[in-house]
Amino acid sequence: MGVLVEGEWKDQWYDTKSTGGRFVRWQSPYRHWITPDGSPGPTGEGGFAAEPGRYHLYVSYACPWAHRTLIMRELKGLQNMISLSVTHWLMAERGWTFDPGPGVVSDSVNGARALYEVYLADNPKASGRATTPLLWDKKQRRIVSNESADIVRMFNSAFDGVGAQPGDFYPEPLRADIDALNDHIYDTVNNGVYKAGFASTQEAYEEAARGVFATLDELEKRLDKNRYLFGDRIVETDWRLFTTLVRFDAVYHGHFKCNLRRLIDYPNLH
Ligand SMILES: N[C@@H](CCC(=O)N[C@@H](CS)C(=O)NCC(=O)O)C(=O)O
Repeated sequence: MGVLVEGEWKDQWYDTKSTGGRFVRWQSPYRHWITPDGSPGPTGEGGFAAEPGRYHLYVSYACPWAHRTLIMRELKGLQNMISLSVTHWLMAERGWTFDPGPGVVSDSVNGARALYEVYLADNPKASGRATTPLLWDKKQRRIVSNESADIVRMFNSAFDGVGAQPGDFYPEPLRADIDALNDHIYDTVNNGVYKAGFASTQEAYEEAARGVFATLDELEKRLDKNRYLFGDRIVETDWRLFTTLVRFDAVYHGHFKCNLRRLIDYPNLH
């Protein structure tokens, strides 16, 4: 685990001292959008038009945020339009690497041996965390985005005019409700498990762990009568929840100490 400081890689763990033991997630600084015609999206600059073969996605299979983008790439049939690199499962002193290992797909675009080198290919003086997922523009040789929520949305619709499979996981009439439930699930479940796992005081840990289970209890009830969170239609919120739930008993219950209950104890969520 490490961080880039003005182009130099420094091996260091998250500092939670300044935040009362609380883990505060680094906000993604790369927030451009691929759009059908290259016009600017909700944030960042324009110039990223949807073209098959132009973009490359970097993921780690361990990462629930990257997992969302992989799912949307599959659901929308973008596998042949958006190429892929997969890091080694272990994140150690050099962060995510492309060292040989099971499932690793090396970097055919930038030839990076560690993911932070891709951040440096965008800007040799880059500062910040070298996180996955990371979406790269081969044409302009720069980063489009490293925010999974945005990447999921781009994949959902930007490529519809150039051969993506049909399917809309962010339907217009539900958008406000989807946004609100996404925020709640992000804060208390997707990021909630990290806040519990990385807390360095008892108080911060308890606050986060209890929040995780309060929301799981709520969602369990919500799914009493519905197959999916918004009825019988699956939307991005279900997939965003899924990537945390699928890791819950294997990872978060033990490793992140979210252990009041297991996922298997929730019949509807399980
Ligand atoms: N907000 C980002 C978070 C991504 C993220 O934190 N990824 C983790 C892996 S699960 C990572 O790469 N961490 C490396 C680090 O923080 O140095 C997103 O949703 O895309």
